[in-house]
Amino acid sequence: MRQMKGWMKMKDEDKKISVEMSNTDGQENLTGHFLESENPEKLLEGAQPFMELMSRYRCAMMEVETKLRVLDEEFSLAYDRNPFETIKSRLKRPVSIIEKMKRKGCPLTVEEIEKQLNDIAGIRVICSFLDDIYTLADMLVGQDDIRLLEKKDYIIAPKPNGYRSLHLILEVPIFLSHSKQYMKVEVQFRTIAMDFWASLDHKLKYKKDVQEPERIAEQLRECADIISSMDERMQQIRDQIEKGKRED
Ligand code: 0O2
Repeated sequence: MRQMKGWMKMKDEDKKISVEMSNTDGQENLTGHFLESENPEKLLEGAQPFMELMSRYRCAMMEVETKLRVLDEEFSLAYDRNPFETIKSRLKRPVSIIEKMKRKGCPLTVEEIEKQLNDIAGIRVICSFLDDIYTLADMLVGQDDIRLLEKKDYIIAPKPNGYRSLHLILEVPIFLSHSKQYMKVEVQFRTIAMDFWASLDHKLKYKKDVQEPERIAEQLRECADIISSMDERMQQIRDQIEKGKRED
């Protein structure tokens, strides 16, 4: 199974493995610090609440993913097509959590991490068509146990560099042995074309010593525009086909 910068395609058969890998991810980092520590017992004690927090985020991620798969199942029966192509999920790595908390100038406690960060559990839904993004997002947000905390529509208002996607910050309840708890999950909806652009943009960001960075940025913006009009064309073609079917 291929892992893309922490974001993983979640086919049914992959789910168990990916959850195990997420666990291992957290533990690897923990083990690194553990070996260096002069007081490993104290460190382990401190790590336990963090591991529990990550476990709750993992559960929330699974909840939202299941909801999306249920919608996909129903959609494919009712309309004979799938509203999304793939789902990728990832838990933010401990090292990225620490970096982000430091950037925000926040103390590194489990309470603050939970309060400050919205994207520890992340789900990326890749759709074929623009319409499907909004249909799926509305269906998900319309479920009565889901709370919508924030919506950033970078499709209607792309970022200056050309980045496009629909981002939702949701809260979903997870049912534990003795309690129910709402956890935050970030869901990013994109078309295949938007995802293609964002993946390459992400790769290029890591290239060091790029010559003429402004020129590169300009070219990336141009590509984003091409991709945007391509998405619109593909949507129009689908609309024509659907209209033709209805008229038959
Ligand atoms: P990863 O591993 O992909 O998740 P916030 O998270 O709200 O505090 P911000 O910057 O307001 O911070 O969030 P934003 O911009 O709504 O969403 C951040 C995430 O969107 C990023 O997560 C990326 O996944 C994606 N994203 C946003 N802008 C770009 C972009 O210009 N190019 C690409 N390729 N992706 C983008 P992370 O944390 O960077 O990493």
